[in-house]
Amino acid sequence: MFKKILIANRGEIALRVIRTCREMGIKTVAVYSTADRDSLHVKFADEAVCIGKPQSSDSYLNIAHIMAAAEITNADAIHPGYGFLAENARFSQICADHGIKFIGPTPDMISKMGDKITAKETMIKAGVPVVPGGEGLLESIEQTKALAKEVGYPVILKATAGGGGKGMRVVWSEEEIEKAYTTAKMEAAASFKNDGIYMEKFVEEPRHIEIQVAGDQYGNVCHLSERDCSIQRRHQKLVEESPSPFMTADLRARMGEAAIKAAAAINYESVGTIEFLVDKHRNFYFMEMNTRIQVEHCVTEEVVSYDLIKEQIKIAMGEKISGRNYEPQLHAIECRINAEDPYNDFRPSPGKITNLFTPGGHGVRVDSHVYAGYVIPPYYDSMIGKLITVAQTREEAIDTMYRALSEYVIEGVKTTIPFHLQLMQNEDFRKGNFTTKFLESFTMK
Ligand code: MV4
Repeated sequence: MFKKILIANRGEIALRVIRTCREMGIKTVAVYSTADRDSLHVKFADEAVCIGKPQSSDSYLNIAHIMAAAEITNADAIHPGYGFLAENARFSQICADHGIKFIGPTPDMISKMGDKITAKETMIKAGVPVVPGGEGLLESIEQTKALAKEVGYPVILKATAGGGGKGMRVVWSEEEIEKAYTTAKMEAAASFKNDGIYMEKFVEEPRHIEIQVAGDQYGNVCHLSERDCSIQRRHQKLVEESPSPFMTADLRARMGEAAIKAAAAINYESVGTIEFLVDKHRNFYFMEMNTRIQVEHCVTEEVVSYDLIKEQIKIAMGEKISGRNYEPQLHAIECRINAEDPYNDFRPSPGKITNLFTPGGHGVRVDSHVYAGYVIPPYYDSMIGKLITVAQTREEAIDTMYRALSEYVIEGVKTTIPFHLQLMQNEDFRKGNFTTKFLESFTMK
C-alpha cells in the first residue's frame, strides 16, 4: 500500500490525481516551480516542495530535483501525470533504482512503444493491423523511391522517434521524394536527436479513434472502449467523445480485441491507450500507443463509471484488475478550454483571470485548476481546464455542452469557448460527420 504519492506535474492533472489520492486515504506531495507558487495543486496537496525556476527544464523536467523532493518527503511512489516525464523511460528506471514506484509502465514498455518502428514490428508479430508500408528505416533516396512505387502514392514519411505528428511529410508523387526525404530527416534529427524515418501508405481523411486499455502485473488486460479524437487542429486535440459516432458493435469488438493484443504483446502494466487510424470503410490500423494517462481520460470515466486514476494507482500497488471489458453506458463529450484566441489563429493568451464563473448542473463535470485572480503563466501549455458533459444520447450531451459553455464566464484572457459554442451548432458535427480534416475547413463566424 502506498502511504504517500508525489505528483510530478502541475495544473488540472495534478489536482485530478490529488483528488483520487484523498479518496483513497493516500497522502500527497505537490512539486512546483516558482511560477506556480499560487497554484491550487500546491494548496490541495498535504505537502509541497519547490523544485526550481519556471522553465520546465529547471523544474517539471528536472529529474534530480524531483527525486530529491521524493527523498526528503519520504514518498513511496511518483505519479507523472501526462506530458513532462510521463513517457520518459530513463525517469521510470531512476524511480525503480531509488525504490520509488513509478505509477506507470516499466522503462522497457515505454521504450518499446517510444520507438515507432519497434512498436510497429511488435504489432505485426502480435497480429495487430498496421498501415501498409516498408519495414524498417529508410536508408536512401533511391530506396525510398523504389519503396514508394511498391506501396503506391500517396505515402507518408514519419520519424521513428516521433509521434503526435511532428516531422511528418506526405508525398504525392516521385518528384517530391527527394525534398521530403531530406526535410523529414533534418526535422527528425533537430526534434528528436534521431534522424531515423520510415514510410507508410497515406490514409486519406481518416478518423482518429483510440482504445483505452488497462493491464495488471499478472497478465490480465482489458479494454474500456473508444474515444473519438478526430476534432484536432495542428495535432492539438480540441474535442474528444465516447462512444465514437462512427462506431458499430462489430468494429468495437474488433478494435477492442486488437488493442488488447497490442497491450498484451508488451505485457503492458498500467492504463494506456492504443491509437488507431480508421478509414471510411472502417478498416483500422495501429498508429501508436500512449503509455500514460491522457488528457481525455475523463470521457471514458464518465461512460463506463470507472476512476482511471484509482485503477492506475491500484495496478501500481500490485492489485489485480477484473479482466472484463467495459462498454459505454452513456455518451460523454469533452471540450478543452484553452487560453487561446480562436479568432486569431488560436494564439496563446496567458495572463490574469479577472472574473470566473464555472458551469454546473446535471451532466456537467469541470476539471480545472484555475480560480478568479489566478495568473496563467506563459511557460507551460495553455489549458485552463476541461468541460465534460454526459447524457443518455449524443444529441443530449451536445445540448448540455452548449448550455454549459453558455454559462462559463472567464474574463481577462481569450479562450476557446467561442470556438466550442460554434462547433456545437455545426450541422456536420452534430451529425457525427467528421474526420481529422474537419477543422482545416472550419472557420469562425
Ligand atoms: C497518418 C495519417 C495518414 N496516414 N499515417 C498524425 C499524428 C501521428 N500520430 C500520426 N498522424 C497521422 N498519421 C498514415 N499512414 C494521418 C495522420 C494525421 C492525423 C492523425 C490523427 C489525427 C489527426 C491527424 C491530422 C493530420 C494527420
